[in-house]
Amino acid sequence: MPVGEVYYPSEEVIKNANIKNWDELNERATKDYEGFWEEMANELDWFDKWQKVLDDSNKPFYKWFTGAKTNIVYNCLDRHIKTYRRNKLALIWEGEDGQLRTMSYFALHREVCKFANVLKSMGVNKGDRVTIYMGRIPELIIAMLASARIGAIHSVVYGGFSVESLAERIEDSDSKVLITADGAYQRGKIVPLKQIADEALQRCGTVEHVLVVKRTGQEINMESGRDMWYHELMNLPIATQNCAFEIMDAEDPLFILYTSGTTGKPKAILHTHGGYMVGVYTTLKYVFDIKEEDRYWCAADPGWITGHSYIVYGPLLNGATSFMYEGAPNFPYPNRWWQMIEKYGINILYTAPTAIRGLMRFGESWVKRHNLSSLRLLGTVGEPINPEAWKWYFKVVGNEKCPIMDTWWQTETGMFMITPTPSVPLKPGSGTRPFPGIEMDILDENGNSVKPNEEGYLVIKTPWPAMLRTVYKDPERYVNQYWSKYPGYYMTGDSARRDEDGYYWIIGRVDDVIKVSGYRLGTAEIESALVSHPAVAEAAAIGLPHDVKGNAIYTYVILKNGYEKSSALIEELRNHVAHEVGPIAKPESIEFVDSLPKTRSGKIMRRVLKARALGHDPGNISTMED
Ligand code: 7RM
Repeated sequence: MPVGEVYYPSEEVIKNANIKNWDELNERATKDYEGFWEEMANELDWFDKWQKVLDDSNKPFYKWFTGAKTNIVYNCLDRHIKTYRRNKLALIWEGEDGQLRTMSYFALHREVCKFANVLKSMGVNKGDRVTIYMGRIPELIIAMLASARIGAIHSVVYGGFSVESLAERIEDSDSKVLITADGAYQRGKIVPLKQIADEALQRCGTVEHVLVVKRTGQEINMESGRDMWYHELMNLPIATQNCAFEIMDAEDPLFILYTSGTTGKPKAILHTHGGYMVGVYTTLKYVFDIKEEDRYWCAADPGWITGHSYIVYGPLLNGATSFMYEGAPNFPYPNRWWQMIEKYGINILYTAPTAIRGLMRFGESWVKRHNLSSLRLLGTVGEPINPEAWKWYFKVVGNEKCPIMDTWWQTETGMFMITPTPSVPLKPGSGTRPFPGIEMDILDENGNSVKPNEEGYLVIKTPWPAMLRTVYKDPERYVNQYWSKYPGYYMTGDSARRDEDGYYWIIGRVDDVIKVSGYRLGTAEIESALVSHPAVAEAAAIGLPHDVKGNAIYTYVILKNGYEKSSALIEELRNHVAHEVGPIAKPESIEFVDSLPKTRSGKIMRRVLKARALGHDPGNISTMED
C-alpha cells in the first residue's frame, strides 16, 4: 500500500489513457531510453533520418538525432494540412474585451507563410535573431512560427517585462527585428507595449525594423523608416501565402529564451528543432492524453517556456485545438475563466498554483455558476502546489473526476520531467515520478543519494531530447552552472525529497531565483534595478512566503548620502523596479537599512536576511564579515 493520501484514477480515465500500463512503459523506456525516444521521433516527419539518436561524444554538449533534417513548423502545420486536420481549429482565441477569433490549421499555415515572407523581405535569414514582445494575441504565435519556418531564432520577451529587461534581451541577442504591438489589454487597462519598446530601443542599438501589430488602437509613435504596421505589411504583394520552409538540421537552433539564474544577468537558454520537437510532442501526448476532439487550454503566457512548449509547439505538433485567452482571470468578474470553459467546452485546463489560489479566494460560488462537465483533465506547473489548493482544484473545478497532472520542469528542460500520467495514483503536492526514460535522483553534498524523506539536491542523471543545448554565446556558463557541482549530472537548482513510494516532493530553489506567482525572477535583476536609481547605494532582494503568489519580493536598501528615508521614496523605488524590470518584479516591501550582512569576500548573505525576516535561526554565519 502506498504511503500518505492517495487518489486513484477512475475506470473512465484509465480507458482514455494513452499510457495504460505506466510501469511497463517506464521499464522499457528506462532500459533503453534512446530506443524509446527514437520510436517517438518516428511518429513525426523528417526529411532525412538521423545517423545517431544520441551523440554524447562531447559531454555535456549532447546532440540528439544527429544528421537528421526537419523543421518543427513543418510538423506543426504542413503535416496537418495534408490531412483532415486542414479544416480543424488550431486556435480559438478570446480577447479580454470579448472579441473572438478562430483559426483552422489551413488559416494558421497561411498567416505564418505570409508573415514569413514579410520577415524575409526585411532581410531576416537563417540563424538571425528576432525579438518578439507582445501580449497574448494570435499574432504572437504567428510571429514565432514564421521566424522558425525560415530558420530564424526567436527570442520572446514576456509582455509583462519592461524597459530594461527588454533592452538587455534585445542587445544580448543582437536582434535586427523587433515584433511588438501598440498595446495589450490587461485588467481593462492598456499596457503600452510600443511606448516601452521605444524607450528600450533608446538603450540598445541593434534593431533596424520594428513591426507593430494594432491591437488596442491608441495613438503611438511610429518612427518613419524604422516602424511599420503588421497589417499593412501583410497586405503587400510580397506577403504571399506560400513560403518554403528552411530545411533545418535537427541540432539547428529554434529559439532562445532568457531566464533568471543564480547570479548576474538573465541567460539565454537555447533549444533546437529536432530534440525539442520530439520531447514536447511526446510529453503532451502522454501526460494530457490529447485526443482529436479535445479543446485544450494552457493558461500560461507564450512569453515563458510553458507557453512555448505547451501553448505553441506541443499542441500544434499533436494536431490539437488550443484555446488562448488574452487577459486577466478575474476580469471583469471572478467567473471569467469558468465562463470560458463552459462557453468553449474546454476539456483540459493547465495552469499554475498561484492562479488557482487567486481564484479560490473568491469562493466556490463563482465556479458553481457554470457547467464545467466538459473538463476531463487538469494540470499545474510553476511551483509546488499546496495540498489545500490541490484539493480545491480537484473538488470544485474538476468535480472529483479529473486527475491533476502536477508537472515539474524548467526553461532548461524544455519538457515535463517529473509528472504523472492520467493512469497513475496521485498524491496532492507531489509530481509523482520522473517521466518514462528520464532518470533523476536526489543527492547530498557529497553526491550520494539521500534516504527516503530526506532533503537533497535534485539532479537529472541521463540526457533527454528537449534538454537545453547551451547558454547562448556563453558555453562556459552552461557547463559551470548546470554540470559542475556533480560532474556528469544536470543540476536543477531545486531541492526535493522522495518518499517511500519513490514519489518526488519539490521543496524549492536552492539558489537566488525567486518564483513570484510562478514567474521566475532573479535577485540580481531586482537589485540592479534598485541600484540604477540615483538614491540607492546598495540593495538586496529575497523571496518570502506569500498566500497567493507563492513567494513575494522583500528588499533591503542602503541609501546614498544626502537622501532621506520616506514613504514617498519607497513608492518611487517600487515603481522604478516595475518600470525597469516589470510589474511582476515590484517589491512587496522596501526596508531602509544601514548595512547588509555580507561574506568576507563581499557577497550579500540573503539567507541571513531571510532567516531574520522569518524569525528563524540564521544557521552558520562564520563566513560573515562582521
Ligand atoms: C515550467 C517552469 C522552473 C522552476 C523549477 C521549480 C519550479 C516548476 C514545478 C515547480 C514544484 C512543479 N519553468 N517548478 N514546476 N516546483 N512543482 N510542478 O516553471 O524555468 O520558469 O521555472 O519552477 O523550482 O526549478 S521555469
